[in-house]
Amino acid sequence: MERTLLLAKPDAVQRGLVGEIISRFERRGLQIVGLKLLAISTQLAKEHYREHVGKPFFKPLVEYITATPVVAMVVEGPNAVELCRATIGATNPVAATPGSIRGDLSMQVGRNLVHGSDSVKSAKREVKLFFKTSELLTYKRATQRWITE
Ligand code: ABT
Ligand code: MG
Repeated sequence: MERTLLLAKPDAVQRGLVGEIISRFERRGLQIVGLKLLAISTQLAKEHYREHVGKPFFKPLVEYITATPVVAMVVEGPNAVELCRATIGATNPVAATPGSIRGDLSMQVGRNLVHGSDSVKSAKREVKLFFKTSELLTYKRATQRWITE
C-alpha cells in the first residue's frame, strides 16, 4: 500500500488550520498511520528540501519551514501520493484550483500551508526522514471496505 509524507507547515499551525487540513485527507479516505507535532531543525529542513539547494528561494524556504512547529503525518492508501498532491493543489496558490487546500486557504507560494511528497520515491525518502519505523502503525479500519473495493 502506498504511503506519503504530509506536513501542515508553520503557517497552518499558526493560523489554526491543522484540524481543517488533517480533515481534508481523512475525508478523502486516506488512513493516518503516523502523526506528530515537531520543530524542524535547520539540518532536517536542508535535507528535506535538498533538491532546492542553491536556488534563490532556498534560504527563505528553510527559514519558513523551521520558524515554528509543524504537524507531520504519514497517510496510506491506493495512489496516496497523487491523491494527496491533488488535494493539496498547485505549488503556487494563485494557480491552485478552488476546492484544493491551497486553492481555498492560501495566497502565496511562500505561505502555501502544506507539503506532500511529489513521487513514490520522494515519499519513501521523506517518510524515513521524519518518522522512525516504530512511529508508523499498521491497523485495520472497520470502514475500509466502504472506502476502497
Ligand atoms: P512542497 O510541498 O513545500 O515541497 O511544495 P511543492 O512540492 O508544491 O513545490 P516545490 B517545487 O517542491 O517547492 C518547494 C517549496 O519551494 C518554494 N518555491 C518553489 C518557491 O518559493 N519558489 C519557486 O519558484 C519554487 C519552484 C515553495 C515550495 N513550498 N513552500 N513553501
Ligand atoms: Mg515539493
